[in-house]
Amino acid sequence: MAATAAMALAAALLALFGLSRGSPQGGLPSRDFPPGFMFGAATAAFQIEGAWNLSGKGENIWDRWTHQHPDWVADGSNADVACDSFHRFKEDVQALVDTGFDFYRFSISWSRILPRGTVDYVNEEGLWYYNRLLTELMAHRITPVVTMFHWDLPQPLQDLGGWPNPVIADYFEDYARILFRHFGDRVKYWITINEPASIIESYANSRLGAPGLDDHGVADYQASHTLLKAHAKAYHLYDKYFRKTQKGRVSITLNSAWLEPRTNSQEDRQAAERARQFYFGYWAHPIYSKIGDYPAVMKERIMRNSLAEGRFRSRLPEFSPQWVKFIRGTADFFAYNHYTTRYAASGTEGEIPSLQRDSGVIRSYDPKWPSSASSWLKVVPWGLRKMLNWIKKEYGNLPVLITENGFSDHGGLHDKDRINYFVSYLQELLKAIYIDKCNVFGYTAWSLVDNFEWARGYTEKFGIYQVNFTDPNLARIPKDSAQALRKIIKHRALVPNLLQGEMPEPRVVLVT
Ligand code: GOI
Repeated sequence: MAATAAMALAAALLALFGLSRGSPQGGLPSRDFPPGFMFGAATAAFQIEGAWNLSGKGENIWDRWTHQHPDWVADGSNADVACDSFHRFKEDVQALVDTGFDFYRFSISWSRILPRGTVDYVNEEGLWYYNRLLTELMAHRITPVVTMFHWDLPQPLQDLGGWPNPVIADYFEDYARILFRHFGDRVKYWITINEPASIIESYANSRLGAPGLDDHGVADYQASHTLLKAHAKAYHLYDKYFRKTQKGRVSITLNSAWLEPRTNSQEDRQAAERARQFYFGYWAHPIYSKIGDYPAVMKERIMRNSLAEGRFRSRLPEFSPQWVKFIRGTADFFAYNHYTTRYAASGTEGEIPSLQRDSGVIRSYDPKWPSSASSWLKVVPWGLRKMLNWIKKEYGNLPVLITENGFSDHGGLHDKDRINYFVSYLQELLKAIYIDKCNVFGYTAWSLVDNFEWARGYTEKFGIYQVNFTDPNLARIPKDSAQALRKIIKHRALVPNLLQGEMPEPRVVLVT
């Protein structure tokens, strides 16, 4: 009886989702993306703009870190010119148009708008640049999705200590006000901060990036504390002064690999869950959970370790009940970057003190997972589906925008590994949408163009458009993956033969 009802319900749902259009494809209920589903491509200011000291832009921490430590960048390069998007943004927009993207996720350089980091001096030429970019996007009906902060903190604010100093939350709120005021008439999707998890890594390990500190287990926790406050302040500012007239939506982009138990032992399953809390719940729980604040497991373990180190209080700062309340609920949708999966096993590793050590988790990869040009990026499509399900279970079914997903190689126009990556991850995304009912409304490919890949310089390419950095014209040339995405977007479906017969069979492996 119950089974019959369940089957009837399943049949009704399948009919609802358009299965009548064709037979199931490769285990997928449908190859079609849902109505209204949005496709976009992403970049970040520091990685593409160049013009690092032109038109009034101030110095930021990545300018400083790359100039002071060229030996810390894989190819000794910097982003002084990068893709020169400051002068060539129309070519970027043309690439978006040619591929058929619905939206463009780009970031604004804080130092280009506020060279000193603070609002006592607003650089008109900075405003002018982003106004022209927005005009160009609007002319082509491409929706802007704008990140306010993608890691490039103005150097004068770092000189005050950077994110570990709580005053930076106020300066971020001021910066957000300038952006809402000048661009909010046209920008309806705001991302306050990109990947706090990645930002704090560079307070823990100097070689990973700017600001380049080695204050693991202390400054990284303090930086996170201010980042969450800064995000919440910007969100409430929008609520109070801009939402009514501008009618946009505000979120923060969080990222994490899916953390899969290394073995099926109870210890490893618990370790994987702990890792999800330490590497994702750390930011998601204060914002999206019903009770707010940091995950209990973090508060407990970090307190215990801190006391054992002879400290009188936890290295993890505490939120007052007022702050817990202020931060909770400060997102209109769930913005999520996903690239890869890692195993988690119970055990202790990492420096004393450090987030890694506090977590009590040893992370690793399966040697069978296909590689990319980036040592951290393995191709594990099913991890995306598992992560989306975990987000839904943990935080409720808020609409999700995937704000980054992409693959690195060493260059070349015939990037079939990248096509395979996009197609296999999009297949898992469709399963999450149709089978698991995850509420995902958009997908963003990282990246529109090859660009400055932070500490990896120009050695790891993520673009669907090639940029030859030794060509003075820095022409944007479509790779095969751009053609594949163009077809997917045109048909709003994972149409067959996306590898264009370059391979004998489409090498798309369905992992169930
Ligand atoms: C996005 O972040 C980002 O938003 C974009 O701007 C970016 O272009 C895009 O990713 C592509 O990268 C194994 C010590 C290998 C040294 C494990 C400790 C290397 C080196 C873990 C810790 C990992 C995507 C850096 C999320 C930062 C890459 C977060 C992925 C470097 C490692 C390490 C590791 C380490 N992460 N990022 N790394």
